[in-house]
Amino acid sequence: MKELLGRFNGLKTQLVLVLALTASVMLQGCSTDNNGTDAKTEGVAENAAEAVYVAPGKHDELYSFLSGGFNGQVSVYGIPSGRLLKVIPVFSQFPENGYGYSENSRAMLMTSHGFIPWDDLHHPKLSRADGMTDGRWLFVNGNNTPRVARIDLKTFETVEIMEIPNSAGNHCSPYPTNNNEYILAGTRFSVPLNLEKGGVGDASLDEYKEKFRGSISFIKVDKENGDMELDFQVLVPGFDYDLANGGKGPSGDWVFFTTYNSEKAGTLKELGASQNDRDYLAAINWKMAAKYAAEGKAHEMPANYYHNKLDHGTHVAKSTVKKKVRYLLPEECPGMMYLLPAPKSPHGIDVDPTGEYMVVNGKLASSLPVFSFSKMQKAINDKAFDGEVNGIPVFKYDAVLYGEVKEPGLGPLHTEFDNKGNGYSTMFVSSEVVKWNVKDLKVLDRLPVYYSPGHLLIPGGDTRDPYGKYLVVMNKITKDRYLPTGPELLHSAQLIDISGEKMKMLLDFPTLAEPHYAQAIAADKVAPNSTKFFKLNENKHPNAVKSEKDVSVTRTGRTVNVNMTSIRSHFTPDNIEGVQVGDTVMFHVTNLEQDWDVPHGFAIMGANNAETLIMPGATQTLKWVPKGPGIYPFYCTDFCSALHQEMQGYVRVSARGSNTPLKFSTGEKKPVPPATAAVN
Ligand code: K7E
Ligand code: CUA
Repeated sequence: MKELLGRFNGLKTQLVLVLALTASVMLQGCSTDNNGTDAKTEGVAENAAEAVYVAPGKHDELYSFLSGGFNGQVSVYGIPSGRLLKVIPVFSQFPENGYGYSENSRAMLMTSHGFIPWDDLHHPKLSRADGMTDGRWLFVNGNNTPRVARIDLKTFETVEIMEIPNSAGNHCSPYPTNNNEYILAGTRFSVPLNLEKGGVGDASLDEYKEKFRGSISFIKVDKENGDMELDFQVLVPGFDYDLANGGKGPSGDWVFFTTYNSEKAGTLKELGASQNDRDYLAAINWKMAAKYAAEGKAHEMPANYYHNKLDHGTHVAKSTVKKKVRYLLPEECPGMMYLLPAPKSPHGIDVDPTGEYMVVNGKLASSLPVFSFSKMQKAINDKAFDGEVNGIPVFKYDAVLYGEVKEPGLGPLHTEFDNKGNGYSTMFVSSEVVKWNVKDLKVLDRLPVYYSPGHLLIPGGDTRDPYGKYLVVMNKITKDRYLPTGPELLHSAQLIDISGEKMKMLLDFPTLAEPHYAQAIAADKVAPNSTKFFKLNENKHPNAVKSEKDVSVTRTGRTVNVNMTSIRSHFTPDNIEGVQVGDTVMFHVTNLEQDWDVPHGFAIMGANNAETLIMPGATQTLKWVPKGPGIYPFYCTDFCSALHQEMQGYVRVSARGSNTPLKFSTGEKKPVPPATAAVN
């Protein structure tokens, strides 16, 4: 490191840090050959094996929800075992169960840009009650094509995705207030907004400074069913907005956003956005914003954004296109928004459990500034301002600063808190987790992690009363940690015991794609509510078949609807004739099982989508357009019983215009017996 920094001598320090950030990748992880021999094991607890061992048949203590980054999914791991429990597809198609392929779910991925089967998912946030996680829903952001999604933790399914208008890079998102009054979602990129016509307008990139604006969306959440609705937006100065966090306790009415590029550079931001010594931490009083919006301060502009919801009864996703959005201008809403000067290009903002301290993680800064909420309140009263930006007052730095953690490490990115008054910050460049005391700002402990950590999580670490005990740090680089797998290696999470004075490394586990933020919650807040199966008598799908005697195959023009059933171990019908080349065949498969953990799969040769996996009691629709005449087998893909391999059938496809009559059957064309008991 010294040598590298030496080579940068003579360059501006900020540039050195920028280069160090980039170069850190080269500096680490070269400690072994590539034969899978051990890498560094510093800091591993003596009782590590015992501490993470969850005996066969036993359950983990916590669920953790890790973002999948560029895989567009959420991965659920048990803590402390690090066992993968579930992959929840959100923004990405998932062939394993047909999400995003099946006719039920395709609408979930609709946007104003058309069907988008992918996004970059960074921040899972659990729903709240009284400032504590309540285990009902998980909100996540789509970074690339701005979207916020909601996962229902009864079913571990994505049930809602809402596009965010007037945004371009939904990164500081989604941040629930203490009772989910609002989910806040800020744009990373500022863009020229066309207030007359709506949406992003056409402007020269040379006009960045004058024309570009950011937006922060206020999404309302229905208390009973969690449904989201975009209430209004605040159009903010044209900076880049990076991360956000809600206040709690005394600061519960406030939300904080880090910004960078207060220079408003439109190109080569790597340098252009690092000129100013200070950028800002934006503070918005969400309650006051809501009041202004309710009291008629809001303007309205045209918009065009999709809101997709999974219907509870039919299990079919439907899209609604919204055409308007309300917005507030901070310059017209005094007292609603302030700017705190923060060290240049800050990344994470984290508020401690008491709600008094706001920690800004300045990735290029040499110290960790901690702001005081009570000082901020006083500064508002005293008008301790140092100018303004777009009519938004900027505080004097010293009027709001509580203090700085000196020499915390290099490249601080994110902080979480335990329940004993300590903060834990990730240092990307020096590759460590640093524990420090929130009151006296003294560094208490450091633990090397492997390598280059981004986010970290402590269960409940962003709530009013953290669970403590564990910390999971998510690392960007894993070279030498696992057996090599070619040029691409998995990212890594590391589980750390934080119950004592010293942090102790317990476990490495590889993660799917790239985790950014993650959250965890005690298992007993989620597990008891888990849905075991869907009740058949509550299935409202229009093509649901509740009994084998009601199955049908009907033709309407060139569409053939097959209303069919699955139960261990056959489909009804399993013989279909009279389909013609080029027909659109819709297989609506109802799974008649009423028991836990008995899905059936359905797949047919030549289908251009995926299988569909049907949960007990649900109906799923798979679309298929046969391209040539012949016999096409279909079968169940999920090994559901001893006779699973027999769970199959045939479709006969005849030439276009042939006179093969449409018919269907199961068994010897005899009357079908009623559904029999399971064959196991
Ligand atoms: Cu730091 Cu997108 Cu939250 Cu990644 S972000 S690390
Ligand atoms: Cu049903 Cu295998």
